[in-house]
Amino acid sequence: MHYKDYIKWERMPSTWCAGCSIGIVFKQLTFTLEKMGVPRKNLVVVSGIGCSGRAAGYFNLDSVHATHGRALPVAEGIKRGNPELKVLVFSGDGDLAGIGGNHLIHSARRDIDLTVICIDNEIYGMTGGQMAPTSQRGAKTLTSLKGSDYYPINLQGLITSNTRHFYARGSTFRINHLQKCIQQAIEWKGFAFVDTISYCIENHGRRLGFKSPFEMMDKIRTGYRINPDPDGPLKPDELGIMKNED
Ligand SMILES: Cc1ncc(C[n+]2csc(CCOP(=O)(O)OP(=O)(O)O)c2C)c(N)n1
Ligand SMILES: [Mg+2]
Repeated sequence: MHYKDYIKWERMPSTWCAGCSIGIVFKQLTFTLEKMGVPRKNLVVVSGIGCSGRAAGYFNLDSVHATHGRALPVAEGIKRGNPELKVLVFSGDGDLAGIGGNHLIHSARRDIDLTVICIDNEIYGMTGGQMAPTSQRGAKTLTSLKGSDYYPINLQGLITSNTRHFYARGSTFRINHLQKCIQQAIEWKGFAFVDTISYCIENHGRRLGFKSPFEMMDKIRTGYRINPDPDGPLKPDELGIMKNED
């Protein structure tokens, strides 16, 4: 299977802004599927609402574009009804950790066999850039013009608080590493969460002083380094994979 076979070309060009990081993750997922040789008929993709959620309509796979925050319970239902399927969830940080946050806690706790790829652009992008649970302390957003007062949600802590867990933090700059995170997540039997450090130049970056997608990407390049063998929780500036089989 060629990576192009996983894409619905008749839907291109996508609605994503030029230079948007979602397309990078989308393409890395198709590259990984090609590398792993996963047949299309064995795959289902579920998205919630948001710019990231648009992905459901661009994969040449059976897919569901669920309502906001509800990607995980829909995916869980599909998996329970069809255990032989590989169910991918491709959605935004606001969708998965904000509006759907309660589902995230419990799908992870139940260790449902899902691969979750979270486009973590630290914002509710599609609706204009409101503060999300992932927004950094001090971040200027549409709803925190003087800078957020809050610390962001600790996604690593939330997922790894379950004894058996898989949490990977990748980024849109380190694409080989991101493919590794995605591949291991797909191979993992249980709930696997790939927190993908991404950006949104249109509704977030300009407020933070960035002038182009290139500048935001460069911030990700310099701001995160890969820890290939973490012996404890990943530090805030580290990319890596945390997993425990017990
Ligand atoms: C129940 C409900 N609440 C709010 C909205 C409005 N809404 C649509 S997209 C969105 C933001 C999505 O943010 P995120 O999941 O981070 O995706 P991004 O656009 O950043 O990729 C919101 C709040 C909605 N569609 N449904
Ligand atoms: Mg977002």
